Amino acid sequence: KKQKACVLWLTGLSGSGKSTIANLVEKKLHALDKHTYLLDGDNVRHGLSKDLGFTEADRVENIRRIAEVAKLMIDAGLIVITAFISPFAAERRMARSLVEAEEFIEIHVDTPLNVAEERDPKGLYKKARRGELKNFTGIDSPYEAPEHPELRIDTTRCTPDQAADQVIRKLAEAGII
Ligand code: GGZ
Repeated sequence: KKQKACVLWLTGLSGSGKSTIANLVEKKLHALDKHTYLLDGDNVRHGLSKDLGFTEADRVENIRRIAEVAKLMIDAGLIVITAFISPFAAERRMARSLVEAEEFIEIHVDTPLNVAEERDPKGLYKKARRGELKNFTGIDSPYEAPEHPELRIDTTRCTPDQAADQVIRKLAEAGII
């Protein structure tokens, strides 16, 4: 029987842990023999969205493209995982509206700004604070936290592996796996 498809839409600040959690979730799904595709900055911002930067208009277009691709991948029967800041509630709502209600699972990787900034794995927050990087989310570009995500993960209170397990549990509850 064909597997159930959906999109796991991760949203959160730069350095919140989206990519780490997304990669672990994908591994766990593969162990369950599920077919997945992970859309993240590595494969989208260097290809599909390589003409886009980080102005509000460019982020809106980036998310629009990702949402449309996720929809196509759902049509192909995949469990799609997206890991983008996706800072605007309106674009996340648009992404949700493209698929069936039960196919959109919004996951807020809820890391406070001060914690993400402390981690700063690529030194981007430091650059943004110095004014060398404009329109940086959380510094001089807004992040609108989701009000009713299907799942909120407090990354200050769990390991990445535990966070990924929460996502897997959510998928089981939703009857996807
Ligand atoms: C936010 C930026 C910016 C600015 C470069 N603002 O932590 P990272 O490095 O690896 O992930 C961030 C990534 C954000 O791209 P997204 O496609 O997820 O953004 S959006 O959903 O808003 O379209 C960060 C890096 O790109 N980066 N400049 N100004 N993040």
